[in-house]
Amino acid sequence: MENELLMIKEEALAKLDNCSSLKELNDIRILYLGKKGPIQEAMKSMKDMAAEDRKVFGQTSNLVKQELSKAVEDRKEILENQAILDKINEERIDITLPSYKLDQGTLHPLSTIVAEIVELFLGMGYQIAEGPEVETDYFNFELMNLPKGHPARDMQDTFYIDENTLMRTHTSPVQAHAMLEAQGKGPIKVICPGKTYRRDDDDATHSHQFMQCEGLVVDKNITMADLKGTLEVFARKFFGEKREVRLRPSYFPFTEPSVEVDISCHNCGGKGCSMCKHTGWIEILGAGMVNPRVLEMCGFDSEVYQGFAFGIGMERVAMLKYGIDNIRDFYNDDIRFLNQFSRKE
Ligand code: FA5
Repeated sequence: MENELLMIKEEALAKLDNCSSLKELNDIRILYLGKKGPIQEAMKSMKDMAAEDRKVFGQTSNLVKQELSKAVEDRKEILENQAILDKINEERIDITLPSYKLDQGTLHPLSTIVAEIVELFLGMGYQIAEGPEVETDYFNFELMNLPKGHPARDMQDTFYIDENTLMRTHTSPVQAHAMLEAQGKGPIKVICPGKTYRRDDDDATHSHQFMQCEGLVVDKNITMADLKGTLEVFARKFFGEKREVRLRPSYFPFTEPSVEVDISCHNCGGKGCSMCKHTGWIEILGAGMVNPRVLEMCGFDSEVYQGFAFGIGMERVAMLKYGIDNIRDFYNDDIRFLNQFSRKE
């Protein structure tokens, strides 16, 4: 009987040695050490043994049981450690593999232009001013010397919200906000990039919503030469060192005198090409000396202070700079268009 027990032990130990999974180990444990296992069965037969034999057999079967239980535990530890190692190996990251290409977003070309212009003027000592896109008639028109019924209001067809509230048609009302905030004391040196809205029919060069960047300088002894010099710096930094600036007489009610500003065509260098309609010049913005009436309405003594202002059409300069021939490309969210401006790094 005892021999049988020892043979069962050897058989179980051999199976434990060969077992390779925790599930298999559990099956072996139940098979040999479970309630219906051979050791338990053998122990049941002890009751028929002589007292002396029972003692010896009892000790032997307990030893076998303990030995097998320990062997099961030892094997379990080995298998568990192995399982952890297998998992680590399985999840090992091969850092030598090439990585997946991540699609990266990119700045919208208009945002790039805004950032470039802002940086350029900040470098010249300007600050950024902001104003509301939903504006009052008073700020958008009246303080800009465009009283109700003024014919020049027709130049800026307007989205009205109610009789006195509208979507601003230009960034010029920010001039009035800046001047009123300054309470009649100069100097003021601000730019205001922002969205503007007009009831224009959308076509290749017009959009009902577009961006402008207003510039305003108010101080003592400001002249047209300061305006021209500033615009020359802008044109050369933005379009290239060889650009010439030309001022043509124009009319804006809020500036006097007023000018349209052309730059020599950066495509042909001024010789004439399709981009400049064979004139050698390209119009980029409107500007002028702040009308004394505007200075006075906005709290400045026009005998003491002068100012100049300009309004850049952002899409138009972006179109010139990047050779884009349709303003709608900025707003159509066509990924093929936008990808052309993606970072190259
Ligand atoms: C103005 O809006 C004046 N406030 C600019 C100004 C400021 C003049 C300060 C003097 C002093 P204008 O209506 O010309 O001016 O518009 C300025 C620029 O905005 C234009 O040169 C053009 O580049 C752009 N622009 C005008 N309308 C549209 C439109 N519908 N779509 C796209 N760009 C436009």
